[in-house]
Amino acid sequence: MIRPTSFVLAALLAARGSTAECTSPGGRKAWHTLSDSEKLAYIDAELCLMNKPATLDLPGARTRFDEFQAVHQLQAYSTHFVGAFLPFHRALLHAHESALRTECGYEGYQPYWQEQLDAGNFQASVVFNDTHGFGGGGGANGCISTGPFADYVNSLGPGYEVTDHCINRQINDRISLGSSQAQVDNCLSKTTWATAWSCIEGQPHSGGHLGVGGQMSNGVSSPGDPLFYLHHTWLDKIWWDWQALDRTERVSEAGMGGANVGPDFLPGFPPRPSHIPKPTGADGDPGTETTFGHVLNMYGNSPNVTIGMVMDIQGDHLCYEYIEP
Ligand SMILES: [Cu+2]
Repeated sequence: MIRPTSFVLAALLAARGSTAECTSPGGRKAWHTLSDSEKLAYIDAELCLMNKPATLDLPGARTRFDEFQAVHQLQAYSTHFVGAFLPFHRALLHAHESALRTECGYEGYQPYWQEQLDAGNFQASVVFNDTHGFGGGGGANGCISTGPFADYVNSLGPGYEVTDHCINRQINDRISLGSSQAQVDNCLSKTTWATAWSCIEGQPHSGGHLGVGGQMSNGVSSPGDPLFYLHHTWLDKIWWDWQALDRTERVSEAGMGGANVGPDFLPGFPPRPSHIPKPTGADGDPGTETTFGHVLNMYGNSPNVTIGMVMDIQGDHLCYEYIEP
């Protein structure tokens, strides 16, 4: 629980926007531009999270890697189809990147998957390389059987279930067309937060999730596939590219809004089981609109932050940049 004084402080910090404090932003690069040794460093750090025991009491999570998935699973219904969709995922990605660096000795930054290069032909993407990537598509049973993550036993998912299973994929080239440059450009052309956010959450978001398929296509448990982080970092870049077109305006309150409580049943999502409480809005919003004060609940996996704190990627809280491929 964040005390009201922290809200005020966070709001003041957020209102100041970017400051001189972010002098050397971490460079987030496209996966296909990394050297082989940079790719292996990232994969090794992810394997390190997968080998570290869980430190929180989140249901079903056995490893540090699982805990990030659990944070997403527990509140899927309050972080999708709401104003907090992009801010929540930005905060989760930052927490993941920070854990790789502070807990696993990773010296790089969170890479992204430049999906438009592979749209319509995901099968051939370098991200599925077995030795310098995330392994291939699923075999007959859907389980990935090659690459560094083939042996990982997911304990969370599918959906809200807590069951041991493999990481699975079912790559679909036709559906992956949703990640095309045309879809990205369409979202970048939107002139308001509401239309830009719903555009990004619609097509480029779905193109990557459903084009990879399997665990990635599950709106609740998708962070069980480590590719999730590269997909969502690409979406975060699209959001930032949109914000940067009119930065002062789009990192301000004018760049936020939308409902803070989603529909009872999310399209394409597994139904919310009774032990997951119905979202009732968030701490920090005075009403039903998503505001800067909206607290993003990270369940102890990382410090809670307000949306205002993550609006600018080069502000007081975040300090990174996107390197164009
Ligand atoms: Cu999500």
